[in-house]
Amino acid sequence: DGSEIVDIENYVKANHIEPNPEMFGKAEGKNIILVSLESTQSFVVNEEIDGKEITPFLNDLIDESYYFPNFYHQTAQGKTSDSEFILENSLYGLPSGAVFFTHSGNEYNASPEIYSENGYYNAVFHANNKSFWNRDVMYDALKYDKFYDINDFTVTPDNSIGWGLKDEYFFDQSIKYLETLPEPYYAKYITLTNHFPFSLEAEDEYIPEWTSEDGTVNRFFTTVRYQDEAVKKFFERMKEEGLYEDSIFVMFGDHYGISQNHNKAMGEFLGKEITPFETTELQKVPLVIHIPGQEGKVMEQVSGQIDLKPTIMHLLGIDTKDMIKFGNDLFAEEQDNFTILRDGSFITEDHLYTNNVCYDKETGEETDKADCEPYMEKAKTDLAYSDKIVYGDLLRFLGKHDDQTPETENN
Ligand code: GP9
Ligand code: MN
Repeated sequence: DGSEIVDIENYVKANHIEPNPEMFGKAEGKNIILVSLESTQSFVVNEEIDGKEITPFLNDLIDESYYFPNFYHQTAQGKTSDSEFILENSLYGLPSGAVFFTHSGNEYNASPEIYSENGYYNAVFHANNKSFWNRDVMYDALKYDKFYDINDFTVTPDNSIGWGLKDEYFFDQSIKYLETLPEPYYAKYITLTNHFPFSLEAEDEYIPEWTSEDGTVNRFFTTVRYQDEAVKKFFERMKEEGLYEDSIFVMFGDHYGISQNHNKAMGEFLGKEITPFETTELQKVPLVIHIPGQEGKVMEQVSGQIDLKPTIMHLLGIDTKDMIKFGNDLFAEEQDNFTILRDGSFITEDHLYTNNVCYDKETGEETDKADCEPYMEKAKTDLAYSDKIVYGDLLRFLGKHDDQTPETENN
């Protein structure tokens, strides 16, 4: 039955944080352009290789955006699909497998459905086969109106590499579709070129490969740089076509690109040994929220992909206090500064917990486990409750569990 959802609902409602009145509705009625940046980790932001910026466009954009340098991805085996799931449900992906495959038959109350109820049209752009990650099925469950997949793009040997259509062509070819969407719309873009094994032709290299012994890491920088150029050109096109002013842009990294197999080269790049503490810190991915006309602001709080849904909802002026969600509005005045990774690691303002070890955030040194103790219960509960919802398809009971409640005089 649906009684389990009642406990969970009470729990999440108790954790709800009120939106900041200054920000609530700030982007009401605007188009939402969301860009999922493939395999993009924060360690490339504002960094250089041999004197050349790796993400020059993003670095400039940050100066006129909200930038979250302490934002973590929370994905597991479902990779990009996990990031999509977390983004649109404020639920965690599963500890193993990909929820896009295993629970596409569930009932959800995902962002596209809520945007729809608020007059939005929902489209997703991704130049891959529609069935990859079971997207064609899952996007129906998330209530997308339209999925522009590989068949909607012109893909030739000339304009593709590695996983498919190069990002510059992907963005460029999408514009004609974007122009036809009923406004306001939510358009989600999923890039592809910066995907392992980070293949790129010489003509597309805006910076040379790095020179460590690790080819994967060396190439990563060039494909990140390529992606940055593609996003830059996308912004230029948006401006040319008059689509920029009426939109807000949310860009974030979907998951790590460089695994622990590359610790040696990463240690060389960062100039420090990659300990389990550093490995966890490397799970930071950039989050940039750009509202045309705004000034730049660095938002230092600890945050994660789970926070995206309530954050964007509140910008649009959509209340989330009655929604099941495990994240919080990143513009709220009160911040919990707490992010849980899918493996049970967590990060607070002062500490980081991973593999049963508590670390001091400032020094990266091991510290007394008691320092992390106060957060352990919440980390476990959030993941367990989220999993219960997915495994039990509990959202189907939402709004229905009180059907049997006898009417009181106040009703
Ligand atoms: C494939 C793209 C990449 O369509 O989303 O998937 P990933 O391997 O990053 O999960
Ligand atoms: Mn990905």
